Amino acid sequence: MITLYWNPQTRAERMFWLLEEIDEPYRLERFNYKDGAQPSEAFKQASPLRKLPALSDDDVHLADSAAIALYLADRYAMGRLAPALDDPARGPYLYWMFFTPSALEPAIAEKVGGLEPRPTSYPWGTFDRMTGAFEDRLKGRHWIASDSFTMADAVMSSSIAYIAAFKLYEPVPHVADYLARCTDRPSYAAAAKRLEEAMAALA
Ligand SMILES: N[C@@H](CCC(=O)N[C@@H](CS)C(=O)NCC(=O)O)C(=O)O
Repeated sequence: MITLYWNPQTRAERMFWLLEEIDEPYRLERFNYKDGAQPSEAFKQASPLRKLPALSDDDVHLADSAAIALYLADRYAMGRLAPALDDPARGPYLYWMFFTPSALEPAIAEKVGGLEPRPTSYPWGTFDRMTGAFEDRLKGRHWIASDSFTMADAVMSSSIAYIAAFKLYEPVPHVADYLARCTDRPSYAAAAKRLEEAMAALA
């Protein structure tokens, strides 16, 4: 059985969407680090940095949004949400899946922390080079990695939506269309419903 470690208003919320995409049953375990709660042993095993989201699947324990996305797609939706190993789309899929944790998310530090841009030192180049990269890639494309939706779209679009929500980035029209295509998916609506139920259970 899959367990998602989560807390409201964290990146763990986007995991509901990934889990609805694979259409497997899952249970929730809250780790309310904001209240100084003690993490369970299973959570500590999954997340050495004590970061959310984290996930256990029987004896498999792991954390980080992109790592969880890769794991779930390979394990439960290979050839559907993850291009098969011999599919030429596998290369771009890996590149764009890792783009989010290696470039997009770290680049937030430049904006929020007011860091002086150091394009050759920082792994994301500059924040603007990073946003320019996904804008260029999405020109004339429906999905970031392949001809159909993959887990890389779920991870990337939720991070783009995050920087847009916090006014760090204004989506150009074709990126706004991409975000709408992603959130139009039935699994996105199913995830929102499950999250609403989870929130109601906390009240
Ligand atoms: N790149 C990571 C970021 C994880 C992250 O920073 N999570 C925050 C919540 S959004 C967290 O767990 N904060 C608690 C802490 O740092 O103690 C991912 O997407 O999984």
